[in-house]
Amino acid sequence: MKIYLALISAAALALSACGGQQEAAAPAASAETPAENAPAEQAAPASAGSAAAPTEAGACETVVSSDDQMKFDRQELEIKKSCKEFKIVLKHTGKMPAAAMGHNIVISKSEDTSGVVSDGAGATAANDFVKPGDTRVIAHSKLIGGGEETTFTVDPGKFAEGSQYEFYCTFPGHYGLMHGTVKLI
Ligand SMILES: [Cu+2]
Repeated sequence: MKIYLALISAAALALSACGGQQEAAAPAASAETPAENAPAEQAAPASAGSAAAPTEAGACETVVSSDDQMKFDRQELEIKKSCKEFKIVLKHTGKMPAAAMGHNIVISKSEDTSGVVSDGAGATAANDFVKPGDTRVIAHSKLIGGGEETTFTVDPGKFAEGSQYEFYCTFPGHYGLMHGTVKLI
């Protein structure tokens, strides 16, 4: 009986999967029709977006892991300049709470780092250890604890040619072990 039910539900899943593909294909095809009739300047951004999405979706994001040993899993963070928005996922694979072993990612020019870190320490956990409105900060994540993850986006257009950029954690005392270079590729 259990096997029979399992077969039925497997068949149902297979059917719904097929249905899903057909449904997904249909709106895409019909979406092209109105775009052809629309004025050129309106149609252009829409078609450019849909054409770029499948190839760039995977490349415009990265995952950085952190842990209870006060470490990021890398010392270099690559950000793709060709991306309109670059998504960074920060994971905390440890078990300690944010109050004891919280981590974030802050990105700034290397020359601004020490100021951002010292002001961040005084900004408290409620502000994710980032001074509110700090214009030296190009982007930052929330502060997370063990078992949590958070996502934030970076505008690659904010990085100037010829400047050095760093990523780091501003939880008090963490910078020494938790920092690395931002590399624009
Ligand atoms: Cu940290």
